[in-house]
Amino acid sequence: MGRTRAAQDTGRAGSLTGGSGPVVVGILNVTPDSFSDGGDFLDPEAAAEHAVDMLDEGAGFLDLGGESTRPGSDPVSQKEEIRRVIPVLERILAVRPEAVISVDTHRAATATAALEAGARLINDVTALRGDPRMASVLKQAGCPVILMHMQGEPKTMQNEPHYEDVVREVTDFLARRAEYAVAAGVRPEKIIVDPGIGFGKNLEHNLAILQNLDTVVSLGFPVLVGASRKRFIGEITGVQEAKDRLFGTVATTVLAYTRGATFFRVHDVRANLEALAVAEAVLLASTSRP
Ligand code: HH2
Repeated sequence: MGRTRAAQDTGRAGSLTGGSGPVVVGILNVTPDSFSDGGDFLDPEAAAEHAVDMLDEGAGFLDLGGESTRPGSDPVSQKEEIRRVIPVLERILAVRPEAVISVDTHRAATATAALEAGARLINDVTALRGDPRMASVLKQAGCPVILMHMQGEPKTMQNEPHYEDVVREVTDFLARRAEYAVAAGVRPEKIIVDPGIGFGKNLEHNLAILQNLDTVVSLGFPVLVGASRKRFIGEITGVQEAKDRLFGTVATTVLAYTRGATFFRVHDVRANLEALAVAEAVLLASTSRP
């Protein structure tokens, strides 16, 4: 692989976009079947336009995916994943050459093609279990990686997920996957971890993770939370339509921030960013009390 833009990122994954505060990650699914925006951005032009809108709204980076991982979804072929993702990536970078783009894939070939086309990091929902060649691609590129927890696989993961202690098991899993990545040559400062909200988890499991997110944070890696529009928000609020779950999503973002998360993977950039700005202002305010 030639020298990629990813290799030029020498800082910690946590400061990927320059600052030290919370970072909103804009979701861009170029899939026909994603659970909330499936089919909306299949046309590369529409996808690139939406990408630019999210960057203008203040997204720190974008997460571009060509395969839905919603519960019950079927995998796509590697060829199809590359066919969906690369033209959109190229189109975004033609308009916004400085854009930081992550590609949501567990396939080494897709990651390689994406990094060569200018992606800066890889979001692997299998935490490097999906493709034995992924770790060496990351090592060579020297890029940040998101390692996510999932119990089972998308097709069947919501059929009775089971844990004795979900917070401990998720945290231990992430620690082991980070160890694996480091042993394979990924630098520790390039690792972001993610408890995988909704990936083989019922409502009770998701709530336990969000309530105890500080346990995941205590691993010492920056933490990404992806709760945007997910089913458990609908279960709490009764909102059936995924696109209408913004208010509940914002609550998860603010709570996760107060418990130490750094990255927030969301569909609605502006709302989440404004909520974070207010939360940050309150938390960092210097108040003198008598
Ligand atoms: N959630 C989804 C996909 N990728 N990656 C990380 N790191 N964390 C997440 O929580 C996460 C993820 C599922 O959401 P979405 O992309 O909106 O839907 P779909 O998988 O149906 O495309």
